[in-house]
Amino acid sequence: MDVTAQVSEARRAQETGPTPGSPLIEGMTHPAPHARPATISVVVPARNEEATIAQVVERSFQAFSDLGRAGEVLVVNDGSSDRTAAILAELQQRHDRLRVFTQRRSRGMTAALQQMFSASRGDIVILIPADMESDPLLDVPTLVNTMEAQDLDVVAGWRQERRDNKVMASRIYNFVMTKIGGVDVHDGNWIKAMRRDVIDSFPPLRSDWHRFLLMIAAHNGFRIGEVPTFYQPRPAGSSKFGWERIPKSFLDVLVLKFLLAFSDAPMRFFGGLGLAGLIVSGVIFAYLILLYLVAQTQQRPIFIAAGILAVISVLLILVGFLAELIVTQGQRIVEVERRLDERDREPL
Ligand SMILES: Nc1nc2c(ncn2[C@@H]2O[C@H](COP(=O)(O)OP(=O)(O)O)[C@@H](O)[C@H]2O)c(=O)[nH]1
Ligand SMILES: [Mg+2]
Repeated sequence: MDVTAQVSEARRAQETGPTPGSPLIEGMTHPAPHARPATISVVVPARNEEATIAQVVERSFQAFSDLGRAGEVLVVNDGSSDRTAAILAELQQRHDRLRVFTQRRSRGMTAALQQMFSASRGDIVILIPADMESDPLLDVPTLVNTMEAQDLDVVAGWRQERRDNKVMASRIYNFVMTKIGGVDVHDGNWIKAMRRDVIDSFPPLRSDWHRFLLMIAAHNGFRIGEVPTFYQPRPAGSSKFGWERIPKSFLDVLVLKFLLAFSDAPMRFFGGLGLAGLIVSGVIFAYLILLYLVAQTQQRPIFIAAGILAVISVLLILVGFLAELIVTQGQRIVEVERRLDERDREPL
């Protein structure tokens, strides 16, 4: 059975409900994953990439047909001032599964990815740059095959013979990623393939968090692997990132680490600090009482300090309660959004 026949078969099963003996569970919006080959969404952030964007799109579709999979390509054209928009419009006439989102003003990589992640419909979502440093014709099959052969949730590409001028910056980045993020891959800031579950588990992405997708996935317990991929220097156009990304990334990594560790259970952080403060002030009070009983003296400055510490500690614990409430609400909103997305998402 070819792919389109399989997909329409799956659709029919969805519309008419499970046939007797079929494994479809009530309430499940997709047919069981093994019922058909996984579909693919390639997501491409693009800003001023007129020289290469057409090739990236064409070669992605070519990769889908080589693999015999249904697939779509999503592009965020982020405030490009060159011919990128015109080229994409022209490509859309030939490919009805090319979906273009145009931002008049550049809103950055993370916003672009967030938008494409929620709009994408494939079972596997693959991140590819628009500058042909990665060749989708080779890399899409490599990532998909590795993911399926090794049963991974995330596969990161590993640039071989990399020759751009950012090797040093990347080294620092990967070091931080491995040490703080607990992600054991060589090239964390390159192309990657992620299963739909991984995408759905991401918190709303802010700032420059596109750099830390692997770290978030690792935190959420997904299996991450890597595969070497060819690298070719950007054939045209110019890089949009420079050295300024290093200090920015470093701050982001700290914020993210904090959020990942405590946003699920803020009480552990605030309550923990509060409890520690209470214990310290309790010990001081005990000492003061002892002093009063034994030596009949008082220590006013220490008394005041311990009192303030006790008040602050109680406030910290209260903040912990409030944070728990906020997080609970936030999680409910995320859950509702996820369900809405899932309901509205048509299978590819
Ligand atoms: N949507 C969007 N894409 C961007 C932005 N900046 C860069 N890109 C794209 O992200 C990809 C990688 O950017 P590039 O400048 O090649 O970074 P480098 O390879 O790290 O030097 C390319 O496809 C760019 O077109 C942006 O602000 N918004
Ligand atoms: Mg590049």
